[in-house]
Amino acid sequence: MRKALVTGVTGQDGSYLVELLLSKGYEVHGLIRRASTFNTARIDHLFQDLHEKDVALFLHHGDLADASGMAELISSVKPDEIYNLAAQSHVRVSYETPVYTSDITGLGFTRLLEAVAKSGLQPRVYQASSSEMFGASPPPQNESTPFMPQSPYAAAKVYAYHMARQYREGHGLYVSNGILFNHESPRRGETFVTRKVTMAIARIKAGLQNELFLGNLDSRRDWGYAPEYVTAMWKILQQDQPGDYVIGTGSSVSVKDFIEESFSYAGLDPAEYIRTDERYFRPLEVPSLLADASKSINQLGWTAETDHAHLAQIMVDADMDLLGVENPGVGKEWAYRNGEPFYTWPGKV
Ligand code: NAP
Ligand code: G4F
Repeated sequence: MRKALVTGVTGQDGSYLVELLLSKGYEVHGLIRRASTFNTARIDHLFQDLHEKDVALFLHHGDLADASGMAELISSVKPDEIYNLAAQSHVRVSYETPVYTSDITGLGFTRLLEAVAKSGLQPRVYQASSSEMFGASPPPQNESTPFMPQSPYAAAKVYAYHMARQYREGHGLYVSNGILFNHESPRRGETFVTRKVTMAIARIKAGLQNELFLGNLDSRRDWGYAPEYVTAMWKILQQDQPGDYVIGTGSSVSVKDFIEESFSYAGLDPAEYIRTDERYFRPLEVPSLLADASKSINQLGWTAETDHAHLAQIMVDADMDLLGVENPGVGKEWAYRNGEPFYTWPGKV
């Protein structure tokens, strides 16, 4: 049985990745932060009582700030694969917390790499790099596009990207970067723009909200569906040689377009509800992200299946379901294949 260690296991991607790894027969170890409130909502459906037989999911308290804790965990678990998904992942928040974001999103990965290097083990390591690293570089972006980071978050990810490359080339570790473009789902954090929009639609339908305050609607993003992206992460670590891979759909739309697609699917006119609030604008913006994922398509055999319009439907339907609002239900066709769940997601966030 192969063993995987996943940091960021309570996040959107962590939850889908654990489902995928368990379905492939892995023993999965997840790093979770101690919090005064429960932070495991996205993985509660995967929880296994340790007193039962054949337990395959183990959770360990820890933090990317804690170098000795990481070293101890890696030495005791002895994973075959490590997926570093933990991060302060919100771009807007990173302008307010630049030092913390650099520490966790950037230096946190170096702590992990050092722990691996000192352990004498040879796990394969995946780093969750980001299309935000391309920043102001014009689209389309691929593995050769220069990084022009526009935020503390993106700068921290560029630092971590280069540390991955250095430990790969200098220390001979198997370390790969997945440079993932935006990917969303019903489990997306509620302050990212897509989820903010789809939750607002459900709340408007339920009579709980009649305005939605947003920032810049002109930026363009290459939005894909998160469950498909964790498959790419896994495929990246199954390659004979480590490397860097761009993952995205190859199609982009503006925030305004995504709003229109989502509202019209729900039979609403966005002009009646959308308002502007200065606080949601950023000191610097990333104007346009569009993946050229040719390398991944050719080498990994990975392609995105769900486009932004279908993604909007999936997310609107899920948020309406959560509030018990009657909805068109068409999006469910894209969340489920031939009547079967796409993954083992039970429909709650
Ligand atoms: P997410 O939902 O924000 O999840 C982040 C995870 O990191 C959570 O489990 C969080 O724990 C954990 N975390 C935060 N600070 C930590 C710390 N100090 N120590 C240990 N764990 C910590 O992010 P996501 O969307 O799943 O993204 C996963 C990774 O991919 C992130 O590194 C992100 O930057 C990167 N990425 C995401 C996208 C995207 O579009 N989603 C695109 C490119 C790259 P809590 O639950 O306790 O907060
Ligand atoms: O949803 P967002 O916050 O995502 P952003 O900044 O693109 O970052 C996400 O994707 C990255 C991959 O490229 C990840 F690395 C990162 O961890 C994160 O998952 O914002 C998308 C766009 C931005 O241009 C933003 O200015 O939407 C614009 N926007 C407009 N109004 C807003 C809002 N974003 C948020 N979060 N909230 C608003 O009210």
